[in-house]
Amino acid sequence: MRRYGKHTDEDDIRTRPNRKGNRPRTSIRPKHEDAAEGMVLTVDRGRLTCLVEDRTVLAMKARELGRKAAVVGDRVALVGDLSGKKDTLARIVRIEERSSLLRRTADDDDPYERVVVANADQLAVVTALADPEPRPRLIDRCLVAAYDGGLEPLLVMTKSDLAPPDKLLELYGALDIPYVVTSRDELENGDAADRVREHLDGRITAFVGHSGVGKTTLVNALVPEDLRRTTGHVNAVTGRGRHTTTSALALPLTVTDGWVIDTPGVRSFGLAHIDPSRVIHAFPDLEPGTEGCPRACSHDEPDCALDAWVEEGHADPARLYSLRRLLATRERNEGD
Ligand SMILES: Nc1nc2c(ncn2[C@@H]2O[C@H](COP(=O)(O)OP(=O)(O)O)[C@@H](O)[C@H]2O)c(=O)[nH]1
Ligand SMILES: [Mg+2]
Ligand SMILES: [Zn+2]
Repeated sequence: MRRYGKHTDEDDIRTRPNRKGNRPRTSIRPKHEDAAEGMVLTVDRGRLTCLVEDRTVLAMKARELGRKAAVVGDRVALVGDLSGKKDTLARIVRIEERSSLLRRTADDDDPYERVVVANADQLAVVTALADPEPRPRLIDRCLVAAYDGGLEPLLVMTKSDLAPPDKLLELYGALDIPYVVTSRDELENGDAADRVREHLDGRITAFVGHSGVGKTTLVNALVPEDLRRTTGHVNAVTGRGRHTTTSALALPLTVTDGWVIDTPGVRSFGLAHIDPSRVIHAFPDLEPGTEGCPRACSHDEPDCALDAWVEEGHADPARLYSLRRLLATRERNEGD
């Protein structure tokens, strides 16, 4: 919850002159000054479970929010019954500005955007090394969504007891993404959680990946059961036998002050909404080389200035190859 300030700080700097100006305070201050702050932990058919102080409060969107949807990770302002008691329902009257936004389009032909998670700092792209087989194109698409949405990627390769990680490590080497490899044994003796946890300290991390890759298993290993219970969703997470995650769910990491967000499996990761310039931004070594590009360059066309930039030795050709591979994933909607 301490991250409420992160981007608000910058915003304060920008908006402060207005606030000091002679406009009446009430016209620039949002309504509901007495509203409580909360964080959306999970969403289920229009009902949002929010963390308010140390309790979970069930809420729905107030009509005044219109079509704007609150999503998991959103910081919201709530009014009404905030007791969190059974059969009470609070109202969300405001969605605070987001520091990041992980979005996917349901399908590239369908421009309707589905926001997956707000305010995450990091996107853990989880892939099994076998069962199910790795799908590099899906990984690439998740990475593009991370770069576009302002999240730092982390690669988590599970099930190394079934297959080695060498091929994937080679494929992603040039992208310089931090990664963790885990196995069944390491899940059982706690090493897997320890190693992943090193990347989670003080940050909000969303876990995405194809169904069956081990996201929920990992999240459960990371978050002790009593903490999962405080969010009121222990059954959704640890239901007997195989369970299917149906909504994203934020869970706290107490010791490290971070959060992990489990998400339902994705078969594809539609990218119709992606802006290539935001993806380039994640390649600071290549970005200056785009200055000589034609307007609205796709960075994969004959006039693209990046080829010369790399030939002149300013950047590693493998980096340009990886960037183009990522940008190309926008063109076809394939999960693998
Ligand atoms: N062999 C092996 N199986 C794993 C590992 N991690 C998870 N699994 C199994 O993979 C299956 C799917 O896991 P789950 O966490 O539900 O995947 P999710 O759909 O990504 O949430 C379960 O049967 C897990 O026990 C691993 O490291 N090795
Ligand atoms: Mg799951
Ligand atoms: Zn270009």
